[in-house]
Parts: sequence; C-alpha cells; structure tokens
Amino acid sequence: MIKTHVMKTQFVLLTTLVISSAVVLAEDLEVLQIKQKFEPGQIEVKAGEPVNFVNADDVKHNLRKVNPDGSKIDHGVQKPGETITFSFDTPGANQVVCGIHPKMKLEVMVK
Ligand SMILES: [Cu+2]
Repeated sequence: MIKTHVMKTQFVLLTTLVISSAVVLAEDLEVLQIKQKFEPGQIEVKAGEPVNFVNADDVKHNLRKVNPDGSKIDHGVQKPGETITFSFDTPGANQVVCGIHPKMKLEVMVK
C-alpha cells in the first residue's frame, strides 16, 4: 500500500513538471528591468531564442549584450515602458549589462 502511494505521488510530480515546462517553452522569455535590477537575474536560453527586455523602471536603461569572448553589442537607450527584443547566438556564459547602471547584470546561460 505504501509503495503504491509513493509511485502515484512520483507520477503526479513528473506530470506536473512536464506540463509546466511545456508552458514555459510556449511563451516568449521576458526579463524585467525594475528598481535598477534585472528580474530574474539569471536565465537559461537556447541559441537564437528571443528574449524580451521590458523597462519597467521610471529611468532610462542601455542594454549591452556581452558575448562569452567579452565583445559587446550595444542596444542603445531604452526609455521607461519600452521593450527591446534580442537573442543570443553563442553557447556558453553570456551576460547583459546596463551602460548607465554598472551594478545591473544578467547572467545568460546559452545552450
Ligand atoms: Cu540601467
């Protein structure tokens, strides 16, 4: 009896995991810039997968993509309320920083 119950619980957990990852894949990834921080501060993406960066602050930001080799791509000034979308092409540890607020850092693991 106890074994059966444990197996059922595992099945339910597995099913929940499969369903929730399917939901995440179906939506565009979104990162907020809020209170001069990235939220979340860490994401994992596939190469070429678009990520929406939403400026939910009342100040301007300046997104800069940092490739694993340290080279940067500047995405220009982003006003409050604006969304900028771009993807990551190089597998490995990428970053996004803000040219205006040096403390802002987003870790992006690209697969
Ligand atoms: Cu900023």
